[in-house]
Amino acid sequence: MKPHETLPYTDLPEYSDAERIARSQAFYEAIKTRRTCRYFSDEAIPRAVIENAILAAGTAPNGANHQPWHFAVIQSPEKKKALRAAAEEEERAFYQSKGSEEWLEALAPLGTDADKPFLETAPYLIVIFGQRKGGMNPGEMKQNYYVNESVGIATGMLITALHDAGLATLTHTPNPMKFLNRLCDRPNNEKPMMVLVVGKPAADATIPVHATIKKPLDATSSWL
Ligand code: IYR
Repeated sequence: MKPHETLPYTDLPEYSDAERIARSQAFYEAIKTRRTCRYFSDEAIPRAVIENAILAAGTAPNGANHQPWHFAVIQSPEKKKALRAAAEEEERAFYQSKGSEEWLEALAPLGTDADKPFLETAPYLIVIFGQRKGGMNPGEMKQNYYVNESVGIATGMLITALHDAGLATLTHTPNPMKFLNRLCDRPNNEKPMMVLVVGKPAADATIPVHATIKKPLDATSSWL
């Protein structure tokens, strides 16, 4: 191995096997209550919660530790309105003609359509960008690596952190998304990957039964 600066890795707590089993089970019980939410309350959420969740997401494993992500947090009503208008325009084209019959059929049990009022109701819309170039330090323009993988993992951790704080999320993927660069004032070498809608569920929020059916372990894993 090439010489490089190191630190001892001593941060992980020592658990017994029984503790590990209990903790992994408890985590599963907690995370399985996560639901994708399409009905949000307009109740305000402290900015510190979002900041901490973004810091948690920023600990994700990623290519060469370049941390190739940017989280644009939209809170202004004007920006939300503009995002909603642009997203709904794309969605109308998708639901009316662009989406294949097979795709629309796959979405039918979720009950989604082109109307996205939650984009204005929810307190925060986090627009997640992947940075094709950047490196570790401000102002650098180095090549980044595994951007999709890195941003995907970070987004999963962001969702998990927000769920742990008792917040609901919706991963929204308007298609195409290029309008998000201008809306969020981000450079063209950044690729908008997702809009994460964040807030409390509305009092009368519902979830589609279809989304609650999860594949069993023997369908999603094999042991060799
Ligand atoms: N982007 C659209 C369509 C959509 C696509 C998939 I795949 C979903 O799991 C859900 C929705 C929309 O937001 O309605």
